[in-house]
Amino acid sequence: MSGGPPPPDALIFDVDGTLAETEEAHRRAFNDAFAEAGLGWRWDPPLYRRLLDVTGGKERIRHYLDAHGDRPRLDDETVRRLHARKTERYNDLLVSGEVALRPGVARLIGEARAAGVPLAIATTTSRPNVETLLAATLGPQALGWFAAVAAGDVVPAKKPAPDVYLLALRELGLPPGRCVALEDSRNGLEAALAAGLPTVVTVSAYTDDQAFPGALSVLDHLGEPGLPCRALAGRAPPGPCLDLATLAAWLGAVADPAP
Ligand code: XBP
Ligand code: MG
Repeated sequence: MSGGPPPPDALIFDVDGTLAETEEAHRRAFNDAFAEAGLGWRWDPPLYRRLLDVTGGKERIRHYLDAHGDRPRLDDETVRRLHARKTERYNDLLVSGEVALRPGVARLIGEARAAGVPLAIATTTSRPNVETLLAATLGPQALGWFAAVAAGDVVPAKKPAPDVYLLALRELGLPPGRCVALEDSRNGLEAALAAGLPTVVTVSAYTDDQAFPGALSVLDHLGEPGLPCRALAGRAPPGPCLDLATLAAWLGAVADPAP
């Protein structure tokens, strides 16, 4: 990327819905854990779409129980154990190869690595889920490519609070203004923007009915040379892919808007 505007200081990736379409596997894992515990309920896709407004699996279970007064009261330890079993089932699904990276994710990660642009993760999901997804899709060494991995319960407030992005920025030792967050959900976009991060959204299967005000760009995916991305709102990449050169140009324009 010689000569043009400098690349981003770092790319900070959300996980669920951004790296991969993982929420169907999460939903199946929740339902498997509920069935094993004999709880008698299951989350179908329309209900799960609504429940995804609450980030964090344990918080989502508690929200569901509170919203359905006819459900048994489960104490925190029971919810924790139920969620731990769900995480085990989810990791089984990841290891079985059920989940692939979304278009352009491996390409953009490779571009960043080749250009020396630091990578980070900022996610609401539990840490084991991140490690297993990266290993299952990019290989056992992939976790080491990320200079910071901020995941799950390491912060007191989950998305849309900015905490997990602020933690990733602290671990990177970078200010937000020339980093880029990549997200799939309104909650994630709000968290990233609240942390001061320019943000690109790639809409996912469970967020295709959401609005993304404030995003640099809203795309159907990150694009591959043979699978061009499409801008749904905001800036459109000049080529078939969202690449480092495009992000560099957008950051330059945001930092130094034309007179
Ligand atoms: C998405 C979430 C997570 C997952 C489930 O995280 O909100 O709660 O739905 O994972 P993100 P857990 O988009 O920030 O990656 O059950 O481990 O929370
Ligand atoms: Mg997400």
